[in-house]
Amino acid sequence: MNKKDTNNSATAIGAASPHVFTPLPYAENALEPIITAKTISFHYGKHHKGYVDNLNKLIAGTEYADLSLEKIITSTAERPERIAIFNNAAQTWNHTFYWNSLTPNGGGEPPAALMQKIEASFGSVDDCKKELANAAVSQFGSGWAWLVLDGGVLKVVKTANANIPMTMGFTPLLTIDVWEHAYYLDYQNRRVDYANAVLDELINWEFALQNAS
Ligand code: MN3
Repeated sequence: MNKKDTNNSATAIGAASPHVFTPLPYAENALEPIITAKTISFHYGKHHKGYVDNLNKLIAGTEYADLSLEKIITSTAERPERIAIFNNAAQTWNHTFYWNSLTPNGGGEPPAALMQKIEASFGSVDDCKKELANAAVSQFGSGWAWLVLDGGVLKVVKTANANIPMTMGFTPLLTIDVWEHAYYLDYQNRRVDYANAVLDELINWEFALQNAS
């Protein structure tokens, strides 16, 4: 971390700009053996940080400089001339959301209130997990698999690159990053094994329930 970065993060808490490189909600090795500390150190420390740094550089001195992250995302979506700002803003948001979608003691049974919604929308937790794994595996190239709320109904959607359900009118409940940088060091080309391991061992149903409430 260089001197400029240190200054940025020291003054950034709570401010719209510069945007904050949010702390990981657990230690880098907390998701082992499903996701190794080596993967997290690159994914969080290099990729996620890169999006935040790029965003702050891109918006400095522009009309976006004082906007919240969400406002930047919604006001640059579908605007080809703003694609770089959109991509870095959305990836900043997506990564913070992804870290919170995982937890060291995740997987297992969702809390009762979420279980009810899952059974109403998918039939069973296993069917919901199958749809999420299928979305993760079938996303061609880089992207994200999401559990979202659409009106009162839960759905699984996938998005390409930086795209984000909030611009599609959905409320995101949890996500799985399926960019190769999320799993390649640990799983190489076996995206399906990564997706299933995350769903079985790490997925944070409590976080999904908070977002659904
Ligand atoms: Mn990523």
